[in-house]
Amino acid sequence: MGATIAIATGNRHKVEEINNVLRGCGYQVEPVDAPKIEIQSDSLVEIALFAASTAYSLLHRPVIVEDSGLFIESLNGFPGPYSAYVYKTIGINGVLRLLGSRSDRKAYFKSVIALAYRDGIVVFEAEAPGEIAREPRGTQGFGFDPIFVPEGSEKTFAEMSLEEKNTFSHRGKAAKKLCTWLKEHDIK
Ligand code: ITT
Repeated sequence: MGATIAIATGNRHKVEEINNVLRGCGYQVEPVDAPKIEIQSDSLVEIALFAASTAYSLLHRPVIVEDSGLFIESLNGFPGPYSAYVYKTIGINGVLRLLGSRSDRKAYFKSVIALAYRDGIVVFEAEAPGEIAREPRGTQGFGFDPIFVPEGSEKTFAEMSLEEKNTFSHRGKAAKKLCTWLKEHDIK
């Protein structure tokens, strides 16, 4: 087992997905009892930076937070930074209803990972382009996975194993960037 970095999150799926990538560079993340304090903002980067810096000032050890969202192009990027709230309120079926029979179903997921450590905060961003399916398919993953089909696949994220999802996903790609950075830096 390699070095462990704290992660402030209430979402165990994020932990599993990030760990699946970090294993490859000798690290793992471990959920800690620090709150992910979320400001309201249209920018995932601002949300992640604030949450990482407050978590670091409570923990005094390297800590990451991940903030993500689903951006639907024909809805001008909705629900974006409000994805967790929209998932909890109108859910997958509510989003499908908003899209109706529209043929433009382009969307992307975005992930921002912020790592706060002694020398400051670094941010890793990645997107996964794709489309919103016409009906939910699959049982794996979480959130909007049953209705998101990434570019280059016919399957929804919820029809993929965690490993396969990571090869296409915003979070998998952001975690790979973090992995590359960790290989080149000594964090305290
Ligand atoms: P923490 O804030 O505690 O980390 P969370 O689930 O609330 O967990 P976010 O605030 O970053 O996380 O909200 C992101 C939401 O966007 C999430 O709840 C899902 O609804 C959606 N989402 C993000 N990435 C996703 C993915 O890989 N698959 C499906 N839905 C995703």
